[in-house]
Amino acid sequence: MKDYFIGEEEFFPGIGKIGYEGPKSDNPLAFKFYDPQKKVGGKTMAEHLRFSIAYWHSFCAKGSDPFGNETMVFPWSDPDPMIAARKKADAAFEFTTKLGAEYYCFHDIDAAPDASSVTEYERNYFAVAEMLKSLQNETGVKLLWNTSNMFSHPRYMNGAASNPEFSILARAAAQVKASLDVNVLLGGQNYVFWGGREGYMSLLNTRMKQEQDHIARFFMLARDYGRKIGFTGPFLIEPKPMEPSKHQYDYDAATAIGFLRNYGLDKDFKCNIENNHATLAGHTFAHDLQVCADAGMLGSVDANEGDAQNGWDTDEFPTNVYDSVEAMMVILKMGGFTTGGLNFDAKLRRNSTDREDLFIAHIGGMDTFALALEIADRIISDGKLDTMVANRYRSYESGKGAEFEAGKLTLADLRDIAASQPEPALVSGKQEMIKNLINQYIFG
Ligand code: XLS
Ligand code: NI
Ligand code: NI
Repeated sequence: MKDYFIGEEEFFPGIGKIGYEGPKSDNPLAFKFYDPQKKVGGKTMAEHLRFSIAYWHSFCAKGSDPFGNETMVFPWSDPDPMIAARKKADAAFEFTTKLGAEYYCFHDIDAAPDASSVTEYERNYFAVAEMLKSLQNETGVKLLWNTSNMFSHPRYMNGAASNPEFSILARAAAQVKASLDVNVLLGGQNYVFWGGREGYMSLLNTRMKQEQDHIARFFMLARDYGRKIGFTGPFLIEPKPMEPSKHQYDYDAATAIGFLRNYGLDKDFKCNIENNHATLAGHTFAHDLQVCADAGMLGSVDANEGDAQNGWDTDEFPTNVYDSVEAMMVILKMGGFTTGGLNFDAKLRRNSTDREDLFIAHIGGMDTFALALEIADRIISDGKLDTMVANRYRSYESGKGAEFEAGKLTLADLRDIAASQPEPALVSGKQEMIKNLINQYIFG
């Protein structure tokens, strides 16, 4: 047991290293499908999936909601904020190591005590970063990304980089600078911006263009500073349409990519796509992933799922195999993750109050993506689906279709082609057949 428990206190007693026991196991604390060393298409499951644990949901949020108080009791709480930070870090690394996830993610103030003085904030943050660094060295767990929380504190009620008040933009910059310093210290693979307050509550008091210009300038400064101190990974924007703002500027993947290209940031920035944000924007998870993959800008994924009946970001652990298969098909076809991974930006329901529930929830998410990986790999390597899709576009492979794609035809040429042919025949999209085929791969 001691192998997996880091600090002075064991926070998840009675739970050891989670092992793979296969689909017939009835042990809730074992993987049924995630077998880290199993090879799928040339890489191990662990190499493909790069699972990450979100500090904020797992070790900070205690189950309060707008109508109810906290339901969870964390043994790593402490009245002294620095001791609390130390215990929380020990709990996080104990959990991550026992679970066998390789990465973690955090916001500055998840990990370290906040302070209104910038110097005190930095002092706290850098001290905690040193603790995290030694825990990383001890356990081998790595930092997928960190970010700055520029949405919880009241000063950010009108935005961070989009704030109409310059002094607040500068305060936000101090947090980003510190998080980049910490990122480099910890060897972070990516740096994330989620702009929960970078939008507006009412257009009537908002200058949208000026605010977006400011966000872009802010991103440029962050990029320049990051590159100067040796951060080589991608900066990631995490799109979301709304909540807590009425309207968030990086509404969805297409909007975020348009923004980045508009301001010339697309070489250094990519996207971090969250399932529940895509669905809030009226898209599927796969849609936003595909938009990014097509642009060469899919950096990483916040793996969670929403509730089909509720409109908001419920951040549930992913268990929907079908959606995850579609997601893994996009990820595999783009060649897999490079710096990114699957970060469980997901939280327990507030009535899941047993200590083991955090393990059970993550096991379910990891098993879901392991299943999805194997199924997606089978669909792709079998080639039947690809052939059906390729057939739909066959008319562009030769003849006039190929000339059109090569830019050799004018609008008038197209008119003459149309005039010389009979009414084109109807070609079925075969959607139902394709869905039946997917079910064969999933259940067959
Ligand atoms: C909130 C976001 C947030 C980011 C990190 O909806 O998902 O958790 O991932 O700031
Ligand atoms: Ni997220
Ligand atoms: Ni979210």
